[in-house]
Amino acid sequence: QAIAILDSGVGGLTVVKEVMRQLPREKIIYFGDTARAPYGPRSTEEVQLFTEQIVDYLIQFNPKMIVIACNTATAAALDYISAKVSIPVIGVIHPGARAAISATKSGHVGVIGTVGTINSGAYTNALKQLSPFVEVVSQACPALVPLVEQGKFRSEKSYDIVEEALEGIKDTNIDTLILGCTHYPFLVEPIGETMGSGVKLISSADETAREISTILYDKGKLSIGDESPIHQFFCSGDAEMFQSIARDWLGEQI
Ligand code: DGN
Repeated sequence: QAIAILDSGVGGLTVVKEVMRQLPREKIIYFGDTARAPYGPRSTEEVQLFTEQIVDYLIQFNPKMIVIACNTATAAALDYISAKVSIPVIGVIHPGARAAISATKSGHVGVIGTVGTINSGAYTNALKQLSPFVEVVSQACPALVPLVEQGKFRSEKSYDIVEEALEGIKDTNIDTLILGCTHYPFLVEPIGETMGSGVKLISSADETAREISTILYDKGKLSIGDESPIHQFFCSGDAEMFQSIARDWLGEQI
């Protein structure tokens, strides 16, 4: 049985990479809704509908759990989807918040994400639930997802676009910044350069992979087969673009 992972596009591949590293025996079935990305500016109802459609598609493969590897869809649809299916469903916001709380020394945490994620307040709620005195500064960065979806995350231009997008958060007193969109680890170099070495960057991918491992262990469902499962990747848009970004990011043919 596979782990089903979904995103609005290629962003969830940052979670896929960590799952492959931490859980090399697990088979992954991935769906990226590249034809309808970005989800950031869409309404909650629309993101719920799209997420439900993808889950209905993935359920045919009889997965053992579902990972919503998209912050926007986690904020809009995690509870909605969890109530509909009988297998475990997890998102990326709680794992990201938990990693940030364990990393911050000053208690000043920044969050960047899509307009949908930031407006939902989901990170602020998750962070405050874990640690009521944490100070949260958040900033929507709508220019960043298109840069990644177009495969331009290694371009020189990406440094200028990232610097401009982080304008409002870069001179605050945060010591930890949550990359609250699964596309952003693709831009970790320009983001790190803009924020400077005093700010620790948190990607929810590591923590999400750890949570997957804990859930599967608790349910006695960790795979014990060989170390080279054949993964399957689906997307709704340009398959060649998806394949080339995935090959670059994962460092292997898909
Ligand atoms: N990867 C999705 C997220 O984490 O929010 C994002 C994006 C999008 O579709 N804009």
